[in-house]
Amino acid sequence: MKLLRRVAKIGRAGVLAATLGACAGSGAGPKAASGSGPVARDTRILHEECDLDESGAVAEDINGDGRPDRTSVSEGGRVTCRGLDFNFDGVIDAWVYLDESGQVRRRESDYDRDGRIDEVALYQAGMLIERQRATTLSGKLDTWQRYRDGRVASAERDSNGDDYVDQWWEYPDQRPAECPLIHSDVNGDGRPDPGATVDVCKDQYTPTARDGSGPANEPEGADPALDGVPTELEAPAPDATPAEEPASTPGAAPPGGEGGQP
Ligand SMILES: [Ca+2]
Ligand SMILES: [Ca+2]
Ligand SMILES: [Ca+2]
Ligand SMILES: [Ca+2]
Repeated sequence: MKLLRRVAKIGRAGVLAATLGACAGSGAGPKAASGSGPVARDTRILHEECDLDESGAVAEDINGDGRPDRTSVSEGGRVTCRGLDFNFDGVIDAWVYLDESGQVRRRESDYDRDGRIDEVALYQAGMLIERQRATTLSGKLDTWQRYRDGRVASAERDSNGDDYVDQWWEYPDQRPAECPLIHSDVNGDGRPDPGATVDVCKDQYTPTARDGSGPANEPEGADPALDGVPTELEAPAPDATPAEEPASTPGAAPPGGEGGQP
């Protein structure tokens, strides 16, 4: 009975431990039946309403081809959201949402131009705080990155598409962003497992106490060459602050074009 209680307690604390990137050294049991086990993520990519066809919407044709490339929707005299077409094909590639003070609070991006949103970025007072990303073509979120002071601070990842987070990317303060520690859940209990930590820059750093006494076993599927960003798709650098103007967004310039400055 005592053991059961202890396991349940660890289950609840597991989320916090995982967030901190701590390796659960004990009490790692099978998926608990009492609701204290792993919780499935909401992996839906949600588009926030922004009605570009609204009568008050202002459409601008930046490249002069007769089709609007930037459409702004206002409410009570202030712009609340915009739809942007970077490559001038008539399909919106990014949705930008502004707060009361005119700063970006949300941005939805379709980086590969297939008409589906690949990333939702959230901002507070104009500062990027979270990126929710779909890095595969499965059409659902698999990576959640948190930012602090403009820098990626931690990330969680569902690497096998089962809607359960199985990787926790830790970005120690003293390291560059390309050198995270990746803690993995290999036994399916929803928590990182001892010995399943990959140090992306293990050649540059000596193992810490948390890493264990030697090189960690690399779980299958982990790719240390991922450039510090949990992604398989071409995407802007992790620290690039998405700009609101079409021309200044990384990778957004149309092929061979000048990028249409407003
Ligand atoms: Ca145009
Ligand atoms: Ca487009
Ligand atoms: Ca897309
Ligand atoms: Ca998973």
